[in-house]
Amino acid sequence: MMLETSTAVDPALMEEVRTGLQQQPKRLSSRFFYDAEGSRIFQAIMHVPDYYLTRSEYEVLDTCKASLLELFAPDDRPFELVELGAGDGLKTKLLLDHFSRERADFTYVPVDISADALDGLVADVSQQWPDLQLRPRHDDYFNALDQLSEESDARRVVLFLGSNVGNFSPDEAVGFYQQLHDRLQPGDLVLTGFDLQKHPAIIHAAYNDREGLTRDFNLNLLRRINRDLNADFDLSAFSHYETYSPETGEARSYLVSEKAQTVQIGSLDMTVPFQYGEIIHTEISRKFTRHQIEQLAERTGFSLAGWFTDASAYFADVVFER
Ligand code: AVJ
Repeated sequence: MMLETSTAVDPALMEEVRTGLQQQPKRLSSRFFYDAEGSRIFQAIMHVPDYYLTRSEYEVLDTCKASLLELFAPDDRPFELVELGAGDGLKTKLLLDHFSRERADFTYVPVDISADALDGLVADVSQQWPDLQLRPRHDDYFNALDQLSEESDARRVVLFLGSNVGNFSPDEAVGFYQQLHDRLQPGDLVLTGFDLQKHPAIIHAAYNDREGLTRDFNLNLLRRINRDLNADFDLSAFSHYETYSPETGEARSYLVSEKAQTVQIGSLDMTVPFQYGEIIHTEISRKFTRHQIEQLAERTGFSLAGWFTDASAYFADVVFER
């Protein structure tokens, strides 16, 4: 399958930089972290010892894969496994492997807005499981879901793994699950990976790792803006700063200007002044309590059909039923 890889500048990035760097405090959304280099750095973060999330979720899925299959296909009915933001599918492959061995009747539908990510995954999966039914979607989440309902009447099982839900504000999360609810049929399922609240030092370290990969990941946003928008951010004059508030459950990432400086954004004809110590807010990674997750289900019309955690209860993979 051929998907175009565009080199054109994302108009949403232009708009984000124009408005975000004029706000007080300055902000840029983490959704722009994932250019080719940012995706590569994130892959590396997933293997860093301080970043426990991926390991914990892997443990959950590995120990609970049989129960998950029972929930997904109680009487061996066919289902569509729709993965939102498929990435490299490290954890999904564990499920694909188990489901294939058990001869489950399912189609894997990875959905991603990154053509690069999707191409790599499709090549990989079709090589490892040549008999697997595979229907990739290069699209945004909701377009992809809209089309699904027209295509088949198999039960839909939506995967939203990796604590991507943590990047939403509480209101955005409610909006997201409401939209999912609108697009699904009664009996369809959503499996979400939630990072749970725990000792604050453990969470803080995950976003402030000793290898400095989170720092590179955060700073790469400036590198991307330099390249895509012809800007002149001096990466050595900005540093990574992380906070975690155990009261709100929010890990927040910032870039801090290490001196008074001005930055030119060539493509936007814009000059941006920074004071010494001034910040750009770049990411929120929210951590949840079980109560908050139950409330989220309740407010958006889902019932809780399954709750799976690792041995240390760091991470939960939770099944909502429409
Ligand atoms: C991919 C959004 C789940 O918030 O933990 C990793 C991204 N940011 N290190 C997260 C991220 C800094 C990650 N998510």
